Amino acid sequence: MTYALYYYDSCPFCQRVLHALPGVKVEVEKRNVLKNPEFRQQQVEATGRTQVPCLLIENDGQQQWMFESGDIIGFLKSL
Ligand SMILES: N[C@@H](CCC(=O)N[C@@H](CS)C(=O)NCC(=O)O)C(=O)O
Repeated sequence: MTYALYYYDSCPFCQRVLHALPGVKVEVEKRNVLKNPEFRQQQVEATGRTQVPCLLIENDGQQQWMFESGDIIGFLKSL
């Protein structure tokens, strides 16, 4: 299982998730969608949405995309 957070720095909801990351047990790759437009394109192609924060969960080639900072934090803390 791999985890990637799509975010940008000036988004307060992204900051909530970023601040929670040191307390979770899994590695989460940070993907800044403003610094790297390719990340934004991946997210839009897969979800049709530009909203961040967005967590990509990949398992054996299967992708799951999760929105909402509260849901993302709760999910990561449950792992
Ligand atoms: N309820 C959401 C709010 C997320 C949100 O409003 N994100 C803004 C940036 S701060 C955004 O992505 N706006 C652009 C869009 O929705 O496409 C959460 O808690 O994650």
